[in-house]
Amino acid sequence: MMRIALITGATSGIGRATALRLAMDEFNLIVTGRRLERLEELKKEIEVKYKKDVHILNFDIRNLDEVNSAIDSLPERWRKIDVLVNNAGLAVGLNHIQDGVIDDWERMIDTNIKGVLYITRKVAPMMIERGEGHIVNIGSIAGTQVYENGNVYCATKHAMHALSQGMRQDMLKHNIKVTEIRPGLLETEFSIVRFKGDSEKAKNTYVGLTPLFAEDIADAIHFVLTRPPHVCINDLEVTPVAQANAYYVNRNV
Ligand code: NDP
Ligand code: 8X3
Repeated sequence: MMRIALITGATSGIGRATALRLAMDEFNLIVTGRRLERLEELKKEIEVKYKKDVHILNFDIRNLDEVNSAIDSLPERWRKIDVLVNNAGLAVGLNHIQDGVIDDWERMIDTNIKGVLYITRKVAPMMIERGEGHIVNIGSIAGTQVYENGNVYCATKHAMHALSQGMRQDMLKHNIKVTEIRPGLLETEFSIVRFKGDSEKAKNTYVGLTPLFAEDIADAIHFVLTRPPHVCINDLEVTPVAQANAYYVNRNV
């Protein structure tokens, strides 16, 4: 049966790869993000290649009014959202706490915590009304571990870890599954954003190892979404083979 998945942050990385992966299966897609051109390209690609329907919602997830009016604007046939993938997120800066840039902190907290809350608050009641749904939260290994300079980003992903557990309990009576996926080192635009456009620094993050790619997490998301109705994968930590945890990475350099 055809389902509708809403993916936040589908202009790049994990979100984009997930839209493409789900489009290969029985999913129509609501794709969101700030870069409209990229959403339009993705829509065209999915419609031509996979013959699935795509609806674009172009908004900044940090803005509560924009989130609410985007969801309110959905035409009737798009309102039966079966799956919400809370993926939009970012790390900005990598400093000791005493050198932290307040604007960086606010961008991370507003996107990774408040943005997730804004959209979940809007979509979860729609799922509850229909008595089914699945929320997939993209956390991070930084959601259970903290590394030097990671302070605020790690705090936002710890919040995602706590929220995932909270949502799972709150949604239990409503037949709504909640899965948290926590990737490790993964090469997308993530490090370019973290290092504010310095692609040399971004590249160094992955030197001497094969990182995860967005498609690997898209596969994991597809897997959790295609289990039988009585099965919920609660928690999934995924790293490259060369990474044991946030602190121990095997680099060939
Ligand atoms: P990318 O930078 O490639 O993608 C991030 C996505 O988030 C983009 O589509 C971007 O869209 C969207 N986004 C960011 N800010 C906003 C905003 N204010 N409003 C709406 N959308 C926004 O990174 P990834 O794909 O790697 O990151 C996706 C998720 O995975 C994040 O939550 C990240 O924390 C998590 N993660 C990433 C890891 C990694 O190493 N790459 C590892 C573990 C977790 P746009 O800019 O167009 O708005
Ligand atoms: C992104 C992975 O290791 O930079 O969440 O925290 S890491």
